[in-house]
Amino acid sequence: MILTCRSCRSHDIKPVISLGFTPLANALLTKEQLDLPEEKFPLDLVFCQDCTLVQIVETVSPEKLFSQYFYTSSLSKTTLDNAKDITTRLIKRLNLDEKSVVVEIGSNDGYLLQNYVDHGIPVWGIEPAKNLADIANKKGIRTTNSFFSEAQAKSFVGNGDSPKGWDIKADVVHANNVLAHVADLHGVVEGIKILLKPDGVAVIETHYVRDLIDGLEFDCIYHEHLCYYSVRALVGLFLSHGLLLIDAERIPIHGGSIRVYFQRLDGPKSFLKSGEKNRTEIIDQEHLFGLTWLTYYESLAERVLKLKKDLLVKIYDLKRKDKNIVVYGASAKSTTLLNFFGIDGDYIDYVVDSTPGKQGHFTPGTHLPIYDPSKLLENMPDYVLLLTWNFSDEILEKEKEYRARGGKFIIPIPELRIV
Ligand code: JHZ
Ligand code: ZN
Repeated sequence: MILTCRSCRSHDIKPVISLGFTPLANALLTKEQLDLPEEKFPLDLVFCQDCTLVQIVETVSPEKLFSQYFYTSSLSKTTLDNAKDITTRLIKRLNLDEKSVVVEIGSNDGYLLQNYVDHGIPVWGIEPAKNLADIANKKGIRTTNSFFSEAQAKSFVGNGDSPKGWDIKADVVHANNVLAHVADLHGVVEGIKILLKPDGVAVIETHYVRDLIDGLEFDCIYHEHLCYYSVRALVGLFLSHGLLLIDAERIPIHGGSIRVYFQRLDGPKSFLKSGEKNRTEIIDQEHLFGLTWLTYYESLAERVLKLKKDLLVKIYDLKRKDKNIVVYGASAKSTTLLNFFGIDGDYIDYVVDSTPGKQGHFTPGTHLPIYDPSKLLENMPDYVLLLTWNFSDEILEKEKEYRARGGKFIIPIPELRIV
């Protein structure tokens, strides 16, 4: 549990919303584990009045969260397309070739680095989940199975205690959906700097706190996500390690993210000019809409409670009419929403999810069985509560047959609707 801000160490942190005690969002259970006591942790969101970083108070050990991980990025076309788009753009913008080096922190199953490998560009992935690092290595994407740290970065560039004498300085360091997850925030940002060539670029993607608040995406709050970033908060954090924001853009993935580009303050900063318009615009907007003030965040709790009431009224109404409801997506978000709203086996028959490793398991806290999405067409439940609303377009397209036969989707976020 933290008493001071993870970024600037200020004591001036103020509560935003409390989601009670919830189980770990990806701690899916086997049948045998259903009768055992389940660990739950407090889920409280706070705002730092000094550096504006939004964060949760509890820090669950990274080993507990990430050493074995079911989430594979390759399963979503949206994620693959997003990776292809940015890698193609960077190869062009930075003239990357076989003499370049690209490092990715939290490289999952290699879904992003694959694009560089296809162009003959050397890559190095760093991934804490052994099962995912193994998948990547099998595909020929060189991946080290470990947590990323400052010490590890030093050993990569050859001035640490690595016996192998590695000498890797990167033209690009990617970190997608990593910064939200790291407890050793300063170690990771310093490590990124150490890895960069003087004119190298760090390209960071993370869920955008403005989309979280405006889009009522409260279910993205769970123990894996320690921090929820604005560009303003990132600028302060990175500057404290000698890294300067050079470009920034909003991208639609995961319900709304930011992609920010940093270069070393002591380097040539080749993109400073071309990124000026983008970064000024996004930071000006944050000031205009009040992201630097507690009041901007304070309405969240009330709006979440209203959504809870509206969704429960809808579900009670459907159950009174004897309708079957199932959930789509054994996502981390679904754990937050189902547990905080108290939606369990009394209302929901089962969950479907396309991740093979999740099927056959049960959802944390609510103990719903997880099946392959093909079960929808077999059973034709009346309603599907879509808790991976961030992939609505992709999933509605995949399940058009179910809808054509009369099946309906309940999409709760950003606002409750039935399609
Ligand atoms: P999805 C994860 O959150 C975890 P989650 C993590 N902490 C993070 O930061 C974010 O991602 C970015 C399934 N699915 O992506 C697959 C289908 O069944 O919203 C996944 O289990 N059919 C790293 O877990 C889930 O939905 C499909 O067609 O909340 C999606 O989970 C598609 C597209 C997905 O993230
Ligand atoms: Zn702070």
